[in-house]
Parts: sequence; structure tokens; C-alpha cells
Amino acid sequence: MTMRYWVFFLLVLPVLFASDQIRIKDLELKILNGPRNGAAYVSIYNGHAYAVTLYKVEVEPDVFDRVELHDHVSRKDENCTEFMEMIEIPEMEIAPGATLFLQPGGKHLMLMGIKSALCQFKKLKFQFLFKGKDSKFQQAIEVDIPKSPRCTT
Ligand SMILES: [Cu+2]
Repeated sequence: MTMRYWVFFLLVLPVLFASDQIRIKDLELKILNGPRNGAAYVSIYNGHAYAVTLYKVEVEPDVFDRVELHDHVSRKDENCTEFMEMIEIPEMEIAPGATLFLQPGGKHLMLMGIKSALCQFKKLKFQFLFKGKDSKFQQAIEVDIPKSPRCTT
């Protein structure tokens, strides 16, 4: 293979190795009837001896416009009353031996733009993409789509 083909090959097929040191569990979807967007909560354990960074989540089949990483931050309005606001963040770091809990009111996954195609499926595969010390890897988990009134009409 020439160099040129090799580069092309790498760009087109960015298949990353799975890591058995990353354990993902309790994935839960919150998909309500009204809103355009949903949320997902999960726990991710990092068994590596180094910190890893979650930088992207992809879902198959393609039933959301995109998945964003979100956090809640505390803000104050003009009356100095505190309120929580959701913001998109570029990545989430997990210390060695630590578990990252994505949960309501804290860091979470935002399922942006739920497509009507969602109702054709029973399960989704969430692919979590990480950066490690000097490598990238991924880990997948399957989840049942919760029964939602948005799929009954
Ligand atoms: Cu959010």
C-alpha cells in the first residue's frame, strides 16, 4: 500500500480498540413525550492507572441529531438568587480508579434532536470514546429504549 492509501484508510476507518479497564453500567435514558431533547445517565469506572477523558458519545442507530456532554453550573440572577444552568462541555475527565456518575442535576449526556425513527427500534448502542495517556479507545453498551407515549401515536 502506498503512503497515500494508508492515510486514506486511517481517516475513513477510525475504529478504536475497546478497553476492558473501562466499565460502563446503569445506562438509563430519559425520553419524555414533549421535549425535543432527552438525557442519559450512566456510571463509568476507570480501571486504568492513568486518567482518561470521555470526549464523544455516538449512538447507533442514528436516532438523535447528536449527543452532547453537559454539566450544571450555579449562576445568580439580578436578584442574586442562585439557579442552575445547563452548559455543554467539551470533555469529562475520570481519575484513575474513580467512577464518573452522570446523573440528574449533575453531569449528563444530552440527547439532542430526538428523531421519530427512535420508535422503530427497541435497543440502542451507545459508543463511548475516550482519550487515555497516549491512545484513544472506545467502549460500547446497549440499552433498551424505554416505552414512551411519543411512540404510541
Ligand atoms: Cu443537558
